[in-house]
Order: sequence, then structure tokens, then C-alpha cells
Amino acid sequence: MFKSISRKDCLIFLSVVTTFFPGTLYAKTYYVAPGGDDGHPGTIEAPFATVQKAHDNEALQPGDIIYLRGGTYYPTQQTVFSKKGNTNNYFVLSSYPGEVSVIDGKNVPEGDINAGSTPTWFFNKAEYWKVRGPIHLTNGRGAGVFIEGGRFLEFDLVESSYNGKRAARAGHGFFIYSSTTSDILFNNCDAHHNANHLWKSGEDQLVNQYQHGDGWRIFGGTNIRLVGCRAWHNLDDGYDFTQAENSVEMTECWAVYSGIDDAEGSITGTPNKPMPRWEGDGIKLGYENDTGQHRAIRCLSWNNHCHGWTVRGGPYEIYNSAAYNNAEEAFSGIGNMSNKRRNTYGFRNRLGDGGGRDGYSGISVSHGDFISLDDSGMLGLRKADGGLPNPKFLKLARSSNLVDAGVDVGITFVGSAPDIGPFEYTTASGVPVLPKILLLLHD
Ligand SMILES: [Ca+2]
Ligand SMILES: [Ca+2]
Repeated sequence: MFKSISRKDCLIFLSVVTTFFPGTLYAKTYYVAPGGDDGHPGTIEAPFATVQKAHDNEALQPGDIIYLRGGTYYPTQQTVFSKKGNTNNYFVLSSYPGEVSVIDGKNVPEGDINAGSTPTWFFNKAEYWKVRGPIHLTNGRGAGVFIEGGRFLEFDLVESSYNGKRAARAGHGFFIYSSTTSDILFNNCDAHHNANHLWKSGEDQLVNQYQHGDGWRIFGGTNIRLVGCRAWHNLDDGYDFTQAENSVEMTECWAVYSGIDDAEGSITGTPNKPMPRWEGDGIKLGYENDTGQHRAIRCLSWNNHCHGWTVRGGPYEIYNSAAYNNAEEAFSGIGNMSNKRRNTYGFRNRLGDGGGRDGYSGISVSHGDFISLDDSGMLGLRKADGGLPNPKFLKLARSSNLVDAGVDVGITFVGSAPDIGPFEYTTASGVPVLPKILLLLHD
């Protein structure tokens, strides 16, 4: 039998809410909409026109929410985020529930093309922000999102594509610069079709045009994490952490078609145009002399123009991951004895699948281990909760000798032991389900 709630109980309830959610009870909400006006008060009836106005609005306090109404925005200036929230009171920038916002950067002024031109969004020492999509930044002159300094930024369901239209360098999907940046999380984000359309002074246009656009270029910072992210058709690398001095951690991230122009969404005007040889790694954890100790868990790199993974430098940890059908090596630099690679396979990579060290312990990998080698659907719509889609591609067959053949590396598994590769076998028929990963790292 339900007891009616007395006024006293209400007060207790309210005081609990106040105690546990001090930032949300009195949070104010501001609105931005295509067709809005920065002279407006930012209400739902009379919204602002620009995110910059919502940010600069003097009344905006930590804990407040800025809602973006659905539609396409064409900002005429770079949007600079510099306000600082605090641990209990994040600023929230969110698509309005049920709506999708597109930020087209084509009208943002050009900037210095050799420094990467002007990013569409610039997080300049901003602190404690949550950005919640679906928000799609596209068509930017420089990077879609550039982060320099600052800390505690979370990006959820943010997509960044076709950036670098006026950049010779650094026209990446997401770009983190500066060792003072820390505590950045990309959750369920996508970066695709990023490329630098120009070439640097003194360089050969034919060789250098379109290169150097990565999905994620992480050049520094501490406690940078990517979870459930995808990178495809970026004309340099999917993920590039070269020279990042501290560890980046990636979990359930996919890289595909790096260094290869798209047939249907061509960047260069020459559909399927490949970049020069040695451009287009899927996942580039680092290069010679790099000492950042990056970690990848259940990550997959396939069909890239160059290596599936570049793992020179390190030491790196690669657990339950894979390289499939890449045009050069599966793991370039895997001979580096300091790397740990466990429960991980390479298959059908042109210049070799292993590298000869502790990969899959001599277990052979063949077509018969998988229920499908068709990658259709991998770049399709995400699940309703924002998670990665779950097609049959590279899911293990019941009879595969990769099932339960791994060693315990501290992440959850099904059956008597972890399987080899990113997708744990869990069901006897149909599409296996990814078990929830127990994150032991950095937290
Ligand atoms: Ca790169
Ligand atoms: Ca297992």
C-alpha cells in the first residue's frame, strides 16, 4: 500500500536533492536556435542565435544548461569556450531533446592556413563542460573541435566531419593541443572525412594536398579517454597520438578507410583517391622516441590505406583488439619489446599480421573463425542509447579456436577465458553482444 507523501517528507526529499545535486536544482536554461537573435533573452520563445552569445551571456552560471534547437547553424565567427564550471556544476551544452543540431563552419573566417586555419569550436582553457549531442560539426575551415588547455570536458554524441577546407595543417575532426589539457572524455563520438585541402608553403601541392587531416589528433594532455568512437575516411589517420607525452586510453574504438577518399562523399573530387603510400594509419599510438604509454582495449582497425596500427615508441598496451585487411602492416613496430599486446590478432593484412611477438600465441586465424567479413553496418546508425552498432562483421563463430583462448587482462569476459579479438563470443546463434567493459583504468 502506498503512503501519501506528507509535506515533511517533501522537505526531506528536497533537502536531499539539494545536497546531492546542488548545481541542478536552481540551474537556469538558455536556448539557441537557427533564426534566433542575439538581442533576445535566450528563452525558449525568444532564443539566441549563437552559442557564443549563450556562452558570453553574463547571467550564465556553472550548472546552467544551453539547449541548441534542431537545425543548421552557420556561425560567422569561431565559437570560443572559456568559462570555468566546477566539479559539482558543469556547464551543459546540449541538443534539445529529440532534435539534432548541425554546425556548418563554412562562414568562419579563415585564419592562418599553415597553423590549421580557424577551428569552428575552440575550447580555450575552458573547464567543466558537458557537450551532449547529437551535434554535428562540419565543413570547418580548420579543425571541427580544438582544445587547448582546460580540463574536465566531456563530449557525448558529437560528430565532426569534412573539416580542413582552408587548412594546410591541423584540419582534424578533434584536436587536442597543449600538455596543460587534462581530463577529456569523448564518448560515442564520430570523426570522418577530415582532410587538409591546402598544402604548406614550400611543399608540393600534388604530394601534400589533402593530407594531415586526422579523425582525432591528440598532441598532448593528461587523462584523455575515447570510448565507443569511430573514425573513417579521414585522409591522414583515424587516431594519431604521436608526441602525446601522457597516456591516452581508447576503449571500443574503430578506425577504417583512413587515407582513402570516399566514393560517395568524396573530399578531393576524385572518388576513392588514395593518399601517397605510408599515409593513412588506422590507429597511430605513436612513433619513434614517443614515450606516452597509451592503452587500447577492444579496438578494431580495418581497411586502412597504410598500417592498421602504428605502435613505434611506447610502451603501449593493446588488449583484445584487432587489425584486419590493412594495406600495409597490421601492427607497425610491434617488434618493440616494451609493448604489451594480449588477446589481439591481425588477419589478412598485406605486409603481415603479427610482427612476431606475443600476439595470438601462434593461434591461426582464418575466414572460418568469423561469421561474417562483410563490414556493412559498421558505420551505420548508432543504437538508441548512442552505442556502437552491432553487425556480424568479425564476430566469432562458435567453432572458432579464438573463443576462450585468451588470458585474463582485467577486463570482463564471457565463458572460461577471454576470447582473442575485440568481440567476445556470447551467444550460440545470431549476433553476439558486447559485454560491458569493466574499466579499471584511470578512474
Ligand atoms: Ca596524422
Ligand atoms: Ca570467452
